[in-house]
Amino acid sequence: MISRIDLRGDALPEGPALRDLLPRADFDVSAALEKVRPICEAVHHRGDAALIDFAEKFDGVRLESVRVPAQALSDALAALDPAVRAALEESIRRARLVHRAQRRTTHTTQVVPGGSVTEKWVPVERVGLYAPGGRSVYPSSVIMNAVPAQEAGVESIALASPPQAEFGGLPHPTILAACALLGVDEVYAAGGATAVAMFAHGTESCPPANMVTGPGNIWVAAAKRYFTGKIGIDAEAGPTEIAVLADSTADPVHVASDLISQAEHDPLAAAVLVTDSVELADAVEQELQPQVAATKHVEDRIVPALKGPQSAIVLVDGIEEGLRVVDAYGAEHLEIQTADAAAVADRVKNAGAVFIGPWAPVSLGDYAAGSNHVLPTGGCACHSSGLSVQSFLRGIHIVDYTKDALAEVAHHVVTLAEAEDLPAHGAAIKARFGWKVPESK
Ligand code: HSO
Ligand code: ZN
Repeated sequence: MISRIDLRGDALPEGPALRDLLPRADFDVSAALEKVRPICEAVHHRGDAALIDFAEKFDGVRLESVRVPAQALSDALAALDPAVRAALEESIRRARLVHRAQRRTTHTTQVVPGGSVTEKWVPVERVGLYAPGGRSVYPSSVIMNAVPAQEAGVESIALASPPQAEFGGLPHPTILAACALLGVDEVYAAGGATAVAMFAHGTESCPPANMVTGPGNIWVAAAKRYFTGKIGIDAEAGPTEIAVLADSTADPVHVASDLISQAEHDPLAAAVLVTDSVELADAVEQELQPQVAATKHVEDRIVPALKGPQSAIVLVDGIEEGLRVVDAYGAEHLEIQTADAAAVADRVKNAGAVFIGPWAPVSLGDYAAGSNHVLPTGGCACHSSGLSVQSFLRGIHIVDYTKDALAEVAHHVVTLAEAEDLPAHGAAIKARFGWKVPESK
């Protein structure tokens, strides 16, 4: 069901070489770029008409309008199962607590008397959120995108999700209900690359956005790459990943269920167990069989995900080596199931989110820990963070110097300008002091 990679005995190689030994899904966004280009161009040139044609082609439904009427949002909320509503509300409440604490405050540094730099945090003005349809209808992802944007103070938030033929061309009702709960009332029925293009260029019914965030398949990732530079993006989300660093104290039932929980997302999802205990590895492998047999998305997602080259049990000599392996891997989600798990977790350098001990499974983080579940995949955790309030803010430096403060540093500016062969830069200083460099004090 899952392959083994034995890294015991020999000394582990350093950084990139170690990374090459570890499993990873093949998710080639550049190959998809050429395919999304005509879609993006059509939406650019034909606006809503192109969105309507693509909805017919890809989603099998002819839309009357791309914008979802307000009534559809309130109807979806009214029809929502009360238990699902209560769970979504609690998820929103916890996410707000955590994300509100991420707000940045304006800070002024007095560099010299009379010279200061203030860093002011300004929210992105308009953001387009994307919520997938089809296999992954996740109202939880609407929460994870909308809450940080709202807590950052983004004024204009719109959401797009694919039209569903069975719901008369509206996005899935639980997506609409989640929007209603969050107060996101500008919603569009547009899917995949067409939705990203709609936000990037704007159409007759949808004003352009400054930024697009949200999960999606390879077409969404390719469209985000296509528009990078024109608009801001969060990340090109790849298939989900879980790594578990565990020793002999871990419960194989928990470890197996957590590996399966993320394999459930996608046949390309990755489940990686790193352990120094052969007994645990054997027990987890044994435990996978009955647990997989007892669940739902077995043949289409879980079995291919666990059997795929992106998943493995990695054997190491000890937890020290295990830490090096999980750092080289840089998992989207990393569980630490060892003795003294908090201390081990404290030493992790690369992970999207870390889950400590037996009572903090990834599923908790997916829905209701308060943490964000939009996290870096594909090893991007070594340079990027998950979605947060910070993702929707820009820090603007405000420079304020008096004449005396400028005079004090003028000679350094002129020297550097000359060293870079940019005399007009120096002249912009001298012009303020009778075309002379003020004497340095
Ligand atoms: N584990 C996914 C998010 C998700 N799980 C949505 C359930 N619903 C990526 O972090
Ligand atoms: Zn999940």
